[in-house]
Amino acid sequence: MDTPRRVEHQQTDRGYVPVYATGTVEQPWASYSKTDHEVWDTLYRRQRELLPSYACQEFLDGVERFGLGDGGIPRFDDLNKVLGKATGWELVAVEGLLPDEVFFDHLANRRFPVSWWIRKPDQLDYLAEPDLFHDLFGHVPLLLNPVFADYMQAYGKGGMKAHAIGPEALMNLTRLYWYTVEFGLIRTERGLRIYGAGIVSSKGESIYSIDSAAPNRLGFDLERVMNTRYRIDTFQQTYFVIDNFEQLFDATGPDFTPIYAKLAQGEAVAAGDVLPTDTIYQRGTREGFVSGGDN
Ligand code: HBI
Ligand code: FE
Repeated sequence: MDTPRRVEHQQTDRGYVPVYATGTVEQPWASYSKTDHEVWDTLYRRQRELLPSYACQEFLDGVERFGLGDGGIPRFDDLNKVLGKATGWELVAVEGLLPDEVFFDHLANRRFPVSWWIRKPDQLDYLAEPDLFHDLFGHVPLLLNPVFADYMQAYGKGGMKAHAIGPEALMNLTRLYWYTVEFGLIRTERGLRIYGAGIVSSKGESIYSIDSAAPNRLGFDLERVMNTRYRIDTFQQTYFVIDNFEQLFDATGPDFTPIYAKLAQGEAVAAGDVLPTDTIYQRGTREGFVSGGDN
């Protein structure tokens, strides 16, 4: 990216940090405490032990190539040397969630925003906002995969367009991100595996998404996904399964404008529903499902 212009220092919840015009900061690596590094090591070890039989090989390969388990919180500068050479992506440090259009602009320019701060030891299993472990361990390994890396950029470009069209189009596109980048499953020779960042960064949902009989596991279909509400407060009721990353990238080739117009005419599908037109890998037992409150 262009050298960011440092606009000012700002007092934030997490201390005094330089803020750039792009909403990015410098990763304040020296300010991480011993506890912060221990939280990273604990979460890393837990997922690294679990994921060989749950995550897709592309994800596992990425974790190894970055050396995410070398001990302590990684330095973004080190990761960027590997990432830049591999796919031309760059990690930028941020305080947290960015306005949609700022987030999309980063992705469209192959910059991935990563929250620089890490959760506290009493939040290992759940926290409401994305932290360093979710953003870095969850999202970044697959940015080494050229096809997935291109999909993320295409999503960013699509986001800028959807933002200009209006809130309903943006909701349709956000559901695509949710059911792929965050909670996607992929078919492999070893059975269904995880590629979604929201799953691989969570021990509980890693196990649930693959082993539980409760949720539906349905074949990926672009329009179906864009029309399906999702839950932010529980494990997902439905996971969508892709055949490969090419399928994902190819789906984002056509202009979404006619799809947005069509979906605006009808009703969205509830998070846990199965339709007659679905490709069903597993029809969930719905055990433990709560109804209502999905987006
Ligand atoms: N900002 N830093 C950050 N990370 C995200 O994942 C993110 C965001 N802003 C908006 C957003 N995600 C989503 O709501 C978009 O996919 C629409
Ligand atoms: Fe995420």
